[in-house]
Amino acid sequence: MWMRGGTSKGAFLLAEDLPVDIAARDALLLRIMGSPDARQIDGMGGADPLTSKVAVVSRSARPGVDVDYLFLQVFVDRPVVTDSQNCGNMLTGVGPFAIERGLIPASGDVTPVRIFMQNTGQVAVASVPTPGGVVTYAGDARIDGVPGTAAAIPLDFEDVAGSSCGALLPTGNASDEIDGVRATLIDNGMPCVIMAAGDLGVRGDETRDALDANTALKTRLEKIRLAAGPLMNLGEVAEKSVPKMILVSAPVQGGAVSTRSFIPHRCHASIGVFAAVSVASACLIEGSPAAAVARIPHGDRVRVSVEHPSGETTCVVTRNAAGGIGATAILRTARKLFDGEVF
Ligand code: NQM
Repeated sequence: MWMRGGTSKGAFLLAEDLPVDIAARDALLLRIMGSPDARQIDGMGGADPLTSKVAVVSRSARPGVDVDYLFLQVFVDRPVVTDSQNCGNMLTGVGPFAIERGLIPASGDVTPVRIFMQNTGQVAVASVPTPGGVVTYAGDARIDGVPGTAAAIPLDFEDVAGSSCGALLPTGNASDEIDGVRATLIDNGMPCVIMAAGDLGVRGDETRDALDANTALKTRLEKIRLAAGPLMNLGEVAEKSVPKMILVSAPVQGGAVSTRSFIPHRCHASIGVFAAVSVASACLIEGSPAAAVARIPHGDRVRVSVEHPSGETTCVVTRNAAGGIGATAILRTARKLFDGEVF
C-alpha cells in the first residue's frame, strides 16, 4: 500500500511479504523505489528522501503491543537502505495500514493502536479514527506541509528519550562545542544536533532551496555531524541518516522557535516528527542554543510550536516530576493513496 504519513510518503508492506534475508530485502526495496538514481525514474520513489521511505509492519508478539513497525530509509542516489533511524511521519500510516490489512480489529470510533518501533525499541500509541469500524482518512485536521485537511491521528509517546543514543543528552551536557559551534546533542526520539543558525552564518529563515544550494554551510554541517556521531554513541555516521542537523533561530510566525533541519544532507521541506519533538524538548533545557532563542509558554504541559519551511508543527511536551522532559505528543494525518502490486 502506498500512503502519505504526515509529511512523508512511501510503501507500507507486510513483513511476511518480504524476503527474510536482509540483502535480498534491500535489493528488492531499491528496485521498488528506483534507487540509486537522482530521479528514481525506474521506480516508485519521488526523488526526495521524504518520498523514498518504507514501513514494514507485522502483528506483534510483545505483551501490550499490537503491531511491530520497522522503518527503512531508501537512499535516493546511493544503493543504501538503512534502519539506523526511526520515522514519526511514516509512523502515522502504520495504525490505519494495520487495521486495513486485518492485523488488528477496529474498536469503536477511535482505535488506539500500540506500535512497537523496532528501530528504537520504543512504543507509540496512535489514535486512528474508525467510525463504524472502518478506517476513515477524511476529516478536518490540517498539518502544515500537506494541502487540505484529513482525519486527525494523534500520536502519543510515553518515553522516547535516548531512543538511539541511550540518553536524552548523550554527553550529559545542555550544550557542547564542536568545530567552534555550540550544539545541543539530544535524542528525544531522534538523534539531533541543534545549533543557533547565526553561529553558522545564516539567518535561519532561508528557503529550503537556498540552504540546499549553500555548499559551504553543508560542508561545515557534515564536518560537525561526523564529529557528533561518536559523541552521541552512534559510532561512525558517514553512511547513516542520523544525527539530523538542526538550525534554530527566534520564531518569526508567532511560534516558539524557528527551525531548518538537514536529514542529514538535504534540507527538510518541513521537519520530522521526532526531530520536532527533540527540538521542542531542547527549548525547555536551560543553557541550550534552542532555549536561548525560543519563546516557551509556562507550565508543566506545554505546547511548543516548531516553525519550519512550510509552516509549523505543534508538539506537546510534559515536564516530569523531577522537572525533566516527560511524555510527548503530536498530531498528524495520513492518507491511503494506492493499494496494489508493484513490479
Ligand atoms: O523525525 C525525515 C520525516 C523524517 C523523519 C527525516 C521523521 C522524524 O519527516 O520522526 O518523521 O528526518 O529523515 O519523515
